[in-house]
Amino acid sequence: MKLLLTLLVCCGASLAVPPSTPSFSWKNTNFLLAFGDSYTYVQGTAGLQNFSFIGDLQNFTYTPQQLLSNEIVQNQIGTSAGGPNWVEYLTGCFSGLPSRCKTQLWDFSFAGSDVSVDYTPLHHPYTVSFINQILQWSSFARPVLKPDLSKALVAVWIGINDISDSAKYTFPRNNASDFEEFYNEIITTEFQALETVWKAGYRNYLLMNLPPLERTPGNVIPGAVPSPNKTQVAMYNALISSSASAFAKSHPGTKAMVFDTHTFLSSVLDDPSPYGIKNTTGYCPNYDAPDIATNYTAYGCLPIPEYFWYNTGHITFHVHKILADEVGKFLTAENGNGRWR
Ligand SMILES: *[C@@H]1O[C@H](CO)[C@@H](O)[C@H](O)[C@H]1NC(C)=O
Ligand SMILES: *[C@@H]1O[C@H](CO)[C@@H](O)[C@H](O)[C@H]1NC(C)=O
Ligand SMILES: *[C@@H]1O[C@H](CO)[C@@H](O)[C@H](O)[C@H]1NC(C)=O
Ligand SMILES: *[C@@H]1O[C@H](CO)[C@@H](O)[C@H](O)[C@H]1NC(C)=O
Ligand SMILES: *[C@@H]1O[C@H](CO)[C@@H](O)[C@H](O)[C@H]1NC(C)=O
Ligand SMILES: CC(=O)N[C@H]1CO[C@H](CO)[C@@H](O)[C@@H]1O
Repeated sequence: MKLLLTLLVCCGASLAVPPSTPSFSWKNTNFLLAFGDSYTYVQGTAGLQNFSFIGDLQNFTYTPQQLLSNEIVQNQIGTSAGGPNWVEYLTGCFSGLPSRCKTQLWDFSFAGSDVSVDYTPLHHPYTVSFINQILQWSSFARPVLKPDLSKALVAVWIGINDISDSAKYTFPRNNASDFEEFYNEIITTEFQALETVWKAGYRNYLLMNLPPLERTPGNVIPGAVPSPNKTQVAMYNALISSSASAFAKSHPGTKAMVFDTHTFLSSVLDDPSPYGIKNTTGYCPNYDAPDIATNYTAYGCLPIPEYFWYNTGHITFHVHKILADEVGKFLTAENGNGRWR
C-alpha cells in the first residue's frame, strides 16, 4: 500500500499525460493554423482585399463550402510584404486551395489586428481582433477542418499593433498603473483566447515575439524618439516568454515554443550583407507601384529584396523568407515532447 502510494505520488505528473501523447515533429507537421496581424495574413478569394483570407467583422460567418473553396491568392498585394510571407515560406503553401498543400496553411490572421478592443481601438470598423479571429475560427472553421492533431501546429504572431497603438498611453488605465501591467493584461487576454484552441485539441504552439519595432525607418531617423522604444519591446517580449511557459505548464502535454524574432531580426539588421540586404534604415517610397519589380531604378530605388523594410512598419518578402528559414531550423531543433519551457 505504501509502495503504491509512493508510486502514485512520484508518477502522478507523468501519468496525467496520456502515453499516446505524440511528440512534436516539424518534419511530420502537415497542418498550420495561424492567427495574427498583417505580418501573417494571406489574401483569400473570399477575404477582404488587403486584409484577410476569409471574411471581416461585418462578414463574420461563412459556410463550409465558402471555406473549402477559398483559395490563397499570391501576388504583390497578397500580403503586407510585396510577395510571400513567413507562413507561406514555412509551409510552401503559396496559392490555391490550402487543402491541396503538403503542409496545409489555414490562416485566420487579419491585417491591422490587435488582441482586443478592451485595450486598443480597431484600426477599421471591419477589423477582426485576435480574440474575434479565434471566435470566428471556432464557430465556422473548427467544425469543418479535421486535421490529425498530432501533426498540427498553431502559429501565433500578435502584439505588433498593440504595442504600437498604446506606445504613448498614460497610466492609470484599464486598472494598470504602468506599461508592464498593461502589457500583461493584453497578453493574459491573448492566452485566455488560446484556451479555446487548446480545448479543440491542439497541443503544439509556435509564438513569435515582437520584431525590432524600435528600429523601423521612422524610429531610426536621427533625432527621433523611438515609439515603441527598446525598453517597451523588451518588456512585451519577456511577458510573451513567461506567459508561454505558464501556458505549457498549466496545460499538460502542450508544447509552447517561442521563436525569438527580435533577436534574430536584430542580427539581420546588424549584419545584413550575408543576406544580400543593402538598406536597413529606409524603404522605397514607391514600394507598391505595380511595376516596381522591374522598374525600381526609375523610382530611385534598389530592388525591393535588397531592403529590410518594405514600408513604414512591414518587412519585405525577402526578410520573410530569411525569417521562415530560421523558424524552420528552430522547429526542427524543437522536435520531441515534454520539454516544457
Ligand atoms: C490594396 O492595396 C493596394 C496597394 O497598396 C492598393 O493599390 C489597392 O487599392 C488596395 N485595395 C483596396 C481594395 O483597398
Ligand atoms: C477594473 O477592475 C474592476 C474591478 O475588478 C472591474 O470591474 C473593471 O471592469 C476593470 N476595468 C477595466 C477597464 O479593466
Ligand atoms: C520608453 O518609453 C516609455 C514610455 O514612454 C518611457 O517611460 C521610458 O522612459 C522609455 N525608455 C527609454 C529607454 O527611452
Ligand atoms: C535607404 O533607402 C531609402 C529609399 O530608397 C533611401 O532614401 C536611403 O537613402 C537609403 N539609405 C541608405 C543608407 O542607403
Ligand atoms: C518606369 O517608371 C516610370 C516612372 O513612373 C515610367 O514613366 C515608365 O514608363 C516606367 N517604365 C516602364 C518600362 O514601365
Ligand atoms: C466579401 C464580402 O462578402 N463583403 C461584404 C461584407 O459585408 C458588407 C456589408 O454587409 C458587404 O457590402 C460586402 O459585400
